[in-house]
Amino acid sequence: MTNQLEQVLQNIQQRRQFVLTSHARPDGDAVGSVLALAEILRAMGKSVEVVLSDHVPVIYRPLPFAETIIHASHVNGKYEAAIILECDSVQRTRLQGLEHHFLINIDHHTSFKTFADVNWIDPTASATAEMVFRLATVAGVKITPQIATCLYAAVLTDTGSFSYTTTTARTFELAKQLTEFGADPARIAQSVYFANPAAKMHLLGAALSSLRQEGPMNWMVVTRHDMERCGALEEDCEGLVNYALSVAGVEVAVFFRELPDGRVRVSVRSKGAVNVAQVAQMFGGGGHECASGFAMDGPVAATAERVLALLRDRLPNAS
Ligand SMILES: [Mn+2]
Repeated sequence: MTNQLEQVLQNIQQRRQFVLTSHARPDGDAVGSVLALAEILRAMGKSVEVVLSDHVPVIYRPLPFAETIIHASHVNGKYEAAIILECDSVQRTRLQGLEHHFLINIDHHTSFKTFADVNWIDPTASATAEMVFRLATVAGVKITPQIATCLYAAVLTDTGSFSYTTTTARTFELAKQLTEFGADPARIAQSVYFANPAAKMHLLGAALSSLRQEGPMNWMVVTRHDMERCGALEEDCEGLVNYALSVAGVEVAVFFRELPDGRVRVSVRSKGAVNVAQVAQMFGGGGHECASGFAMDGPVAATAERVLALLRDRLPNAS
């Protein structure tokens, strides 16, 4: 692990111009980690641009430097290296033009795909942000309150508010240090959890009224019609699956969403009994043991049947 970090650091030190990116439909870890790493590299005297293929979700726009993120579908080759965070493939970035660059991969997912020229993968990290923090420490870069804020928001959201199995004493040690470096836990929680667009709450209503349970398995469906009726954006679907998982006795929850092109976006969450990263990989997706996602061809009823059948087999007390 240490060797991989040193190799990443060495390759950063040898270069000056970087492009940083993360996955499409960025979450808190994606946005927080790229923003923090960009500042860390700038403190090391590097020139950095952050490019994401999708817009930054509204709840993450108050993060420091979020306004510097470039929204584009391709990168132009004036960089000496591209650093890809939180991705298990170049394709996950949905950015064109990265493949011509020297690629550095920093990720904490369990799929262990060493797709880049230099790969640092640590599945024991609670968030990619934890790895970014370690990089800054080893590089001797001072953590400013702004960097601490970005990293804290990433860890807070990627651990499900310190509730997933990846949460360890190390996670709290990190949160403690970030707080000491100037992150404000209450203010960050306010902007992430208490600043929802009204449309998201209406969409939650639609999702909850579709809730179905079968033993330890719960699922919800959101149709294109639901999205239109609620005036909801794609990012408003983020986290809705957790309401299905929050029911007593439920071990695994699935959220199905009809996409504009007729495909179906599937989010799967587990309380630990089922490794949902493995399930996602079978359908060409990825994620963590307790949180994963992928897209499949519709229609939604057929998609649901395939996914639910697979999960049914994997649940320990399948009824
Ligand atoms: Mn993450």
